[in-house]
Amino acid sequence: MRTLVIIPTYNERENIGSIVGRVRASAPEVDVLVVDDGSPDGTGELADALAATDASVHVLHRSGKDGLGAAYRAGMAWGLDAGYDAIVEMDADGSHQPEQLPRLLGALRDGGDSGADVVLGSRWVEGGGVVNWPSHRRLISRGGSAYSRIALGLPVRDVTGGYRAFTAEALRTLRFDRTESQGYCFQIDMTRRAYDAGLVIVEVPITFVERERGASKMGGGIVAEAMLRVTLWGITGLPRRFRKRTPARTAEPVGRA
Ligand SMILES: Nc1nc2c(ncn2[C@@H]2O[C@H](COP(=O)(O)OP(=O)(O)OP(=O)(O)O)[C@@H](O)[C@H]2O)c(=O)[nH]1
Ligand SMILES: [Mg+2]
Repeated sequence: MRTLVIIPTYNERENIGSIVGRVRASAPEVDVLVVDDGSPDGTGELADALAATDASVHVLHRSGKDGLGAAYRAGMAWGLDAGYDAIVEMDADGSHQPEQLPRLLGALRDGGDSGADVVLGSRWVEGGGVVNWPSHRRLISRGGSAYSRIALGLPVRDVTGGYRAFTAEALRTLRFDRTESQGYCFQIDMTRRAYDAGLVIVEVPITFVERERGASKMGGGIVAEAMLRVTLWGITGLPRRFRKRTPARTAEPVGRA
């Protein structure tokens, strides 16, 4: 299976070298695409330097900061065009440990009949968790997942996570290109679309580690966008809730890889 890990970056110069190196070490067979939004700190140039010495590393330069959702839409379109069979989402800041990537990929459908179409790295299933998060971040994340789960009727514990793997077919089926969200609401939209499309979704436990270097791009605007969109989707999607949908599955806690 040809796999591409997409890493969106904005001002991650302190993290980009380490994260790409860890992905290459943990899963040498996968390729990496850095999607940089013209980071003023030179992250894009650093990524170019990595790509110059490693044919498995690619860089997509975008002109300015346009949000996580837009970066993923561009990266996914690039990956599908290039013919990859599986596409992974991963943050650059080390929160999503590349060492857990084989576990995610192990749960993904591998051309055969078994496995998932969509694998969600999940902090909120047994065996998952967060390290070094202040209680307010924990509250926002759990609250956001709970609200989305209830408003959208999703049987998924970690609706907002950003460490995920999709088969190429699943990305096409759920119409990732029709998402409009800017911030992490993109992740909620992807979950909802996967579920509504009847795809097999599996949550695999991950340990999310708070970033140690660089600044967070999370802000009130991103949370507000999610609240607004989820509420709207919840209201407009109510009629569909009465239709039968494929139940999501939860993986065993450890060692699916
Ligand atoms: N290309 C691109 N990447 C972005 C943008 N906003 C955030 N990112 C990247 O998306 C990933 C997640 O962003 P973070 O700032 O870590 O957001 P977060 O993980 O929700 O917040 P923290 O837990 O505080 O780190 C990181 O790799 C960022 O560099 C953007 O507008 N464009
Ligand atoms: Mg982060």
